[in-house]
Amino acid sequence: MKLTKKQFKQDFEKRLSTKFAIDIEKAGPQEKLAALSSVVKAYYSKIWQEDNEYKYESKKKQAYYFSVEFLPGKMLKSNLLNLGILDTVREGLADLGIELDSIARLEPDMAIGNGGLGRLASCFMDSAASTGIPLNGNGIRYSYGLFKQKIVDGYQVELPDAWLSNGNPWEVRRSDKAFEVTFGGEVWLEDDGTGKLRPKYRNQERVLAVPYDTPMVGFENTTVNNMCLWKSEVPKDLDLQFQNLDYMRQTAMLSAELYPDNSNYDGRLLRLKQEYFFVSAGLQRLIKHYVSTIQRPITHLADYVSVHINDTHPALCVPELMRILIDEYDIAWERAWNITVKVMSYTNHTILSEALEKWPEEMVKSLLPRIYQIILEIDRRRTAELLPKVGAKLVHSTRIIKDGQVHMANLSIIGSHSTNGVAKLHSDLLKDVELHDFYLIYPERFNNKTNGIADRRWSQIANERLSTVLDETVGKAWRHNLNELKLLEAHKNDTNTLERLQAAKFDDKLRLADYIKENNGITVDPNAIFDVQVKRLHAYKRQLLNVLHILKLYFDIKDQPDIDVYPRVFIFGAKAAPGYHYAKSIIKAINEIANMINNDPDVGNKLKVVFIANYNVSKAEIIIPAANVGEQISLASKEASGTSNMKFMLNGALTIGTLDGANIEIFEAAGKGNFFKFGLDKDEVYEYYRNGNYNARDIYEQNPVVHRILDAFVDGTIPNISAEGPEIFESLTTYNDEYFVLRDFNDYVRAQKDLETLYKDRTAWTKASLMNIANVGKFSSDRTIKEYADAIWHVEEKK
Ligand code: F55
Repeated sequence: MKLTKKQFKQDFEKRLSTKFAIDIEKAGPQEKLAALSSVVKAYYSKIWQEDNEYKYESKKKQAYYFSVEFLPGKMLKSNLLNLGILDTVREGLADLGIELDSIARLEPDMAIGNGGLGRLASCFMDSAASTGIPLNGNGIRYSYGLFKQKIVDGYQVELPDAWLSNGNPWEVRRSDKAFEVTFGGEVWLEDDGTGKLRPKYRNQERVLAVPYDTPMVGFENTTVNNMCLWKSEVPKDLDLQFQNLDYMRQTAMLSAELYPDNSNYDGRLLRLKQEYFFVSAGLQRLIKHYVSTIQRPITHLADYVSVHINDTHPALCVPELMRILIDEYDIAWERAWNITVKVMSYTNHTILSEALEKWPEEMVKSLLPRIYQIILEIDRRRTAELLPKVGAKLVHSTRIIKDGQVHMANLSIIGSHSTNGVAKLHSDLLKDVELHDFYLIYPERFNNKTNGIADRRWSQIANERLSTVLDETVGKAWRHNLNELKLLEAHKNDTNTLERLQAAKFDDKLRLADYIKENNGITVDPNAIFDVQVKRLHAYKRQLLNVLHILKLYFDIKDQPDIDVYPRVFIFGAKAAPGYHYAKSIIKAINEIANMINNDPDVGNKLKVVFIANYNVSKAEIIIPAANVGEQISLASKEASGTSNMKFMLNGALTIGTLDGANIEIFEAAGKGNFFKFGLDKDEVYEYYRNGNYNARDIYEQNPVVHRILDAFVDGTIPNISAEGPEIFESLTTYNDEYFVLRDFNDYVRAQKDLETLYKDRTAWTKASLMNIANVGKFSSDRTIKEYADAIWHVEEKK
């Protein structure tokens, strides 16, 4: 949009006065933030309205992204950037004596997601708007987002995240578009007099779902999409006396809290309730919209609407759409089923079996009696149809209802026309191993969509210094099309470019060093290698492998005080699920090891370890630009894709990583020599599984370095871990090291040495860093979302 500095200043001052009856001199920071956000909202509202009108009139097909999590982070700068007014506003504010960043910092992170899956959903929302793809988000407006993490005595402590306490300037509550969602009670089928069976209900619990729309502003275009988040309320007509307080409380609880979990399924009733809540509300809204504005017969739904099931959490989309078509629109089963399968598509985000969602049949039956009937019928018909075609074995292994449980992945695959993994390796494993039986039955449904990142946030917003260097080197086209960074390759021998890349990195490291000084009280040398591992804490991600290597370096320094090691700062950020005991023990161990090393005078600046508390999107925006090295060290086959790996690459960090998830594609893109690869590959891992011949204790006993490091966990070397040390020690020795940490240790150490050697040659390192940036184009989520739009949803970009 067009905006002059003068106009902006007028708008801003006026808004302060109309909103708060105050002038700039007297306004506090929160008032400035609120006024600024409100001005920005006014700027995009017109575009939003016009785009809505365009969508109504053109009647083009739209996609709906159903996700129980979104993780947008802060919105202010992203909205300013996308509106094309970031610089104007920054300068205007500066004229008024206000620093934009000091205000922007105050916005709470919108953290209604756990990790990669939620963040991916938000990258997709950003990229869809920016590429003109009509994509509507659909989720839950949790009053409390993911817990805030504090570190007390080295332990993780969880605090509530009341992100809405100062209001949310971006959302629009649409009470007129509320829908009811019902739970429990009894359902039976009755002849309606025409021979047709209709469901009758008794004693149902009713909940009102109220939508809050949050605009997703496209980058310098005319698209503004919508992310609809549902809040649960008590229906207005309910006569609520004090006896019903409990009911009120329960209703409010529905959208109160995000379940803090990652890669671990946790079968709590309230969670199943949440899943049905936003699925039912979202589908009701889209059907109503379809009927009233598209005004085509319901049987043509699949020509106008595509619904995406992001992981299995929204899998109830399948039976709920069936319910609406059959019970509310009188469509015959077969026809309803064909429509449903055409409309639905599904993404799988994990192969970890403990993460696969299954619900006890009894739970589904009592909470969602009609949905349960429909699932039973889907399962019954499919079984009858396929038995003669594929045989009992395949039918059984792929059944939705098995062993008294409803298998949500099975429901999602069977009820949709597309199942995709999130990186090549992951999609291959789904086809060849984890979902092989489904692949045999429905080969045409399987496909890959390698993840991507909303590159503008991770460069233009998070790393302005690097962005300026890139502009000056290859022009500005990369800001619209990340593939343009390929032009950088022509500059890889250009000393001036390399020096400017180094200078930008140094500035970003200074910024992080300041943050660390202020928040951790640790002084770190910005000339040291900044080696970063930031992601949720999980055994399969192997933060522990990183820790063992740190201990190796520590003992090397202790043994040989004059040893020539390049100074390193190891930086961690990780939340553990509150109930994941082992992960919390690792956090404690990292913090105690950090204390031990950082305060050891023998170590000095050679080695520092920093645990940054409360890792979230806005922390990532400070940490990742400052990284020299990104740690992507999961056991091969376990990390479906990873997305921080792409953010590091974009910011010129080199990856040390296994051949897992999207690392493989990053390695191919960056080129040999620009990526430190180590460890078992997926075939070797599977070979161990087949033979059952992995023996971690042998490694402990035969490798003196490993032996000494592991002993440090139990012999008092590392202080204050008398409970956690033995637990970790035993997980590796007695319990045979589930994720092959010890098996990959030596090769990891070797790769770390290679990395250090390259870093000592500053020119060679910076060249490798440049090669990473130059080849990151593929990992823009603009590319990913276009692939979804073309190949799965069949929706067109706005021209
Ligand atoms: C959240 C809740 C439950 Cl119950 C289960 C899983 C999660 C979750 O957050 N999963 C998650 O983040 N998965 C990650 O998805 C990313 C995006 O596709 C992948 O890059 C990453 O490999 C995968 O672990």
